[in-house]
Amino acid sequence: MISVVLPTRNEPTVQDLIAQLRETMKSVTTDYEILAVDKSDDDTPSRLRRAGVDVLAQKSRGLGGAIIEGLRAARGDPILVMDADLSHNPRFIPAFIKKSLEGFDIVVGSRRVGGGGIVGWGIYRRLVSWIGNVLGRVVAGVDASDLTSGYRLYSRKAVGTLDFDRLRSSGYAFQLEVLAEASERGLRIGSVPIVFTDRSAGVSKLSRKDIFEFLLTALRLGLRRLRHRLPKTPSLLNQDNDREE
Ligand SMILES: Nc1nc2c(ncn2[C@@H]2O[C@H](COP(=O)(O)OP(=O)(O)OP(=O)(O)O)[C@@H](O)[C@H]2O)c(=O)[nH]1
Ligand SMILES: [Mg+2]
Repeated sequence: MISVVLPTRNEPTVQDLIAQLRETMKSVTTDYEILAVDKSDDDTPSRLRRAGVDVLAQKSRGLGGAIIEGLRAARGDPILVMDADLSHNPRFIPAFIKKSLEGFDIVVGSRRVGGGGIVGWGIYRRLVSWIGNVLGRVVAGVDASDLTSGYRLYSRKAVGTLDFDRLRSSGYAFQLEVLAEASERGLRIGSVPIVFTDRSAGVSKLSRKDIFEFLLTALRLGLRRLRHRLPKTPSLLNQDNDREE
C-alpha cells in the first residue's frame, strides 16, 4: 500500500488537491491511503472528511511535528509527504515511486535540478530558499539538491531507521534536520525534479520564527559535524603523563 501524508493547516483548496490525487492514483494503484495531519482552526478537517480522507488531529507542534506524526501513523510503504496547498502537483508521484524502486530510501522532490523549478515566487521567497539551501549544504554539510523541499517519499525502512526523538526542530527546519539524520544513518537519498507552483489560496505558514529556527538548526548541525570530525585534542594533563612515561 502507498500512503500519502498531508500536513494541513487552514488550507482552503485541499479538497481540490484530493480530487487531483485520486485522479493520479488511478494510474498508479488502487491500494493507497490518504492521511491528513491537521492543525486547522477553520473547516479544513470537515472538507477533508467529506473527501473521504482520514484526519489525524495533530498533537505536537509545527510542520515537523505534523510530518513525524504522519510518518508514524501511516501504514503504507512507501509514504509520500506533500504540501496541501496545490504547490506540489500529484503528477510527479510516479517519478518518486520509480526512484524509490531504484533503491533510494528517501526521495526528495527537487526544484533545483534540470527539469525542476519554481513558478510564481518573488525575489524574497527565492532568496530565503536559496540561503536555506546554501546554509544547509555549506554549514550543516547535508548533501542533497533541495534541502528545504517538503515534497518527499520515505520508505518504511527509512521511517524505521530514523530516530525521530533525536530531532529537535519543530518547524520547517525539520526538512533539513531529517536529511542530516538520514545521511548519518547511511540511508540513501535520491531526488526527482518537481515544479513547485506558489499557492494561489490560503496563507503562508512560514514565519520569521521558522527562519530563525532553520538558521540555528544549520549551525547546530554544523557544530555537531565539526565535533565528530576533529580528532580529540589530548589534554595538557595527558600530554604531561605521556612525557613522564
Ligand atoms: N498540521 C500542520 N500543518 C502545517 C503546519 N504548518 C504548515 N503546515 C502545512 O504544511 C504545508 C506547507 O506549509 P506552507 O505554508 O504551504 O509552506 P510554504 O509552502 O513554504 O509557504 P507558501 O509558499 O506560502 O505556501 C501546507 O500544507 C500547510 O498547511 C503545522 O504547524 N501543522
Ligand atoms: Mg506552500
